[in-house]
Amino acid sequence: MATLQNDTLLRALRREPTPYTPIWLMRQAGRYLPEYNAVRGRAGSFMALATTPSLATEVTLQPLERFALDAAILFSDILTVPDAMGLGLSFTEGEGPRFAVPVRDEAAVAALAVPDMAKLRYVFDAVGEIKRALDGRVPLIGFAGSPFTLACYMIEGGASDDFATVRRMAHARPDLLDRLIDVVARAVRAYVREQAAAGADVIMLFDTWGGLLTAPAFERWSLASMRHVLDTVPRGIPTILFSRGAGDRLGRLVASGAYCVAVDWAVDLDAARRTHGAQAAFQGNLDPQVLLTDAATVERAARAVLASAGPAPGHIFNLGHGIVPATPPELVRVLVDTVHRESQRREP
Ligand code: 1CP
Repeated sequence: MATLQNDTLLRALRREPTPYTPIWLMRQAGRYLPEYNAVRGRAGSFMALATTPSLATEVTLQPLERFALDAAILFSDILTVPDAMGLGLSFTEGEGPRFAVPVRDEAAVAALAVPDMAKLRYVFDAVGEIKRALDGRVPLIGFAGSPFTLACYMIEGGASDDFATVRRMAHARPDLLDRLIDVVARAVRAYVREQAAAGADVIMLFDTWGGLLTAPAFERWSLASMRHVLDTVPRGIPTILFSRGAGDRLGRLVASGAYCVAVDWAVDLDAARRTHGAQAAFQGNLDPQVLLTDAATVERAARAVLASAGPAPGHIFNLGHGIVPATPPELVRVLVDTVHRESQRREP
């Protein structure tokens, strides 16, 4: 494997000095890019795209052809793991993900098992093919959903604003949720190990819904299972934890041992870095809505995030959540170029 030409992301994750602040964007490959929509149209569906390694490779590289991003992220989805567990995943236009078989009772939980990783071969093949196509330009981020966030979609059977069924189960049937999270965590452990073996340079866990939980429930179901997954990532592969809405739990996320904690836009990055910056890198945290304004606003907001992060090493620029489909690609270019230019100026 070629050595990396641009390793600023890996250095920043290890809190080593970099010539500028590296930047990549959550959902950087996706519907805001016309070339993505064209490939998705040809593939016929999101799952057809994600399960065909050559197409997954093509769309992973699309944002890198346009912008000077410092990382690629595997084009896939967190829900591939429950799909491989037999839940029957589909994505309907405008409605998001759906599972044919939601997991809501004793019998459904008892029927779950860690899937044969051969069912997810398409993901590991995509990792290998993307690494070859990148040819050492930038590192590749592999990822998985946190066991709790996957359990949310499995129990609810699809997307939700409040995951009410999950929260009721947490209160009324904690034993059932324990068992569900346990099997999902074992599946996610195997999954991230295989991604690392296939060549992923970084592993990121998305805990999109951990912020819905009470503090003790967060510890029991979100954080404990993420620590269990992190334990299995080979030493030397940097890890990023994104837990949305967990701004008041940063100390516990940092103590998980992840190299980096990714934060949403509600978090005070300055305070986070002052308090925890010696223990972990931080990633974030521009409000994705900034990219639906204008160039001057994007530049100003990017400078504000850089200022709040401070000049010391250990900051990776990103959005506080995924890029919005209506984002004009031209403003993404303004953002990436502003972050590179302004952070160069700020380094001592
Ligand atoms: O119609 C389409 O083309 C599908 C839109 C889409 C895309 C582009 C989905 C469906 N997934 C993805 C790719 C994806 N998902 C990536 C690719 C890499 C990248 O460029 O960043 C990643 C990392 C994810 C992760 C993901 N999927 C998360 C965690 C991050 C987050 O956004 O909070 C979650 C919660 C999902 C579930 C999911 N998959 C797709 C949608 C629309 C959703 C959200 C459903 C909901 O509203 O709850």
